[in-house]
Amino acid sequence: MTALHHDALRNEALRNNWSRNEVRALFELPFMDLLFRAQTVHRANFEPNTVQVSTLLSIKTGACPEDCKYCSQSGHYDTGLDKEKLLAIQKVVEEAQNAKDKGASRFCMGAAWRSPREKDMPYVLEMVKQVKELGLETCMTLGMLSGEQAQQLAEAGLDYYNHNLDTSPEHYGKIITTRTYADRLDTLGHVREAGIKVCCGGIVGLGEAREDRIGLLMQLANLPAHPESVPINMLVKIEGTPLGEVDDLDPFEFVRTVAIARLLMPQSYVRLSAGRETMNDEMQALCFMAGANSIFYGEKLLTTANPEAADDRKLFQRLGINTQSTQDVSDESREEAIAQSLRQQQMGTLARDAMAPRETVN
Ligand code: SAM
Ligand code: DTB
Ligand code: SF4
Repeated sequence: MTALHHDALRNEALRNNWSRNEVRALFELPFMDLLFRAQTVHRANFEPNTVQVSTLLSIKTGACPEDCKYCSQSGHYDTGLDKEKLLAIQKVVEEAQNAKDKGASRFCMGAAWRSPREKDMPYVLEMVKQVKELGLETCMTLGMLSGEQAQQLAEAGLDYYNHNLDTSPEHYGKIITTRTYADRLDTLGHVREAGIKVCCGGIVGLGEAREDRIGLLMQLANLPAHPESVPINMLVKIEGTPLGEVDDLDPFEFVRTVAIARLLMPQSYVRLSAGRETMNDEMQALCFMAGANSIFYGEKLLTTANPEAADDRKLFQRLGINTQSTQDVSDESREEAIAQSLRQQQMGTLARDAMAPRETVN
């Protein structure tokens, strides 16, 4: 593909007016056609063999007042989880340093809160500052935020805030009753307004219909601005929760969801998130082919297992995948790669001109 074609695809307008029929039509494409399209759009927007890696840490675990039917940490279900109070700042910084030493570029701190209490804020703000000083990008997911809390986090230097829509508005009431879809959209608005990058995605495999996966992706892609990061989680079934024994989702339907997230939000990082522990290497490779370019890296998600870091490194090596150091560097290098191929094209024209017989040059 020439640099100009590349640029044309890359600059194809970012849309936030996707219709249900359009998104449904993408789901109905033959699998290979969908993957080819997603990979083409992916290549026009990103380094094709580069994956961003984030490491998660649960900074406050369990006893959550919310009733999310998938979650090990909800106080509404008996999941046998060991609860833990807010971790000491020093402990969080040590874990962040470990994550950095293992190659993570972003450290994501999650708390099982409905929303942070005022007395928690000084601690989380300090965590952001100290983790950032290690040279890591910072991300937090603490539940609902007020405008003021988002502003405080922004001032502390928080790079990303994760707050998922989880599922379609239509299915939402079957999964969570203690906070509304509108509450979530309000928090996302506060985060955006404060200038923090948005990490927002959802879960599939909750027993939802395809129409709900369509509805979730439409909501994400039709936000006023696309989230910079879009985690697509496959449900990790937790014993003791109402969704502990739900039927498995067809793995190809999961790959389709990733591919369509890539097509609808071409410049967002699409993260192959929870659920990798039950995916084989081939399935993960298909997700990368579909345009996933970020993962959670490290043995643990928040409370459940994730693949061993060494296994992920081996997989990346087998697939020729590089990890990205920080997103800012990559944004620059993406710009540079495009500028370079334009320069090369220009040089090619000059070289052809230079080699042409004299009379045709004049
Ligand atoms: N308590 C905060 C909140 O919900 O806003 C932050 C942490 S919460 C665990 C972050 C997200 O992780 C959820 O919104 C959900 O999308 C995902 N998640 C939680 N439990 C999961 C599970 N068992 N399987 C897959 N994804 C899960
Ligand atoms: C997201 O979308 N997935 C992560 C992160 N954001 C916070 C959490 C996954 C949690 C999986 C279940 C667990 O380990 O408790
Ligand atoms: Fe609490 Fe978040 Fe789990 Fe919901 S997903 S129960 S809000 S920790």
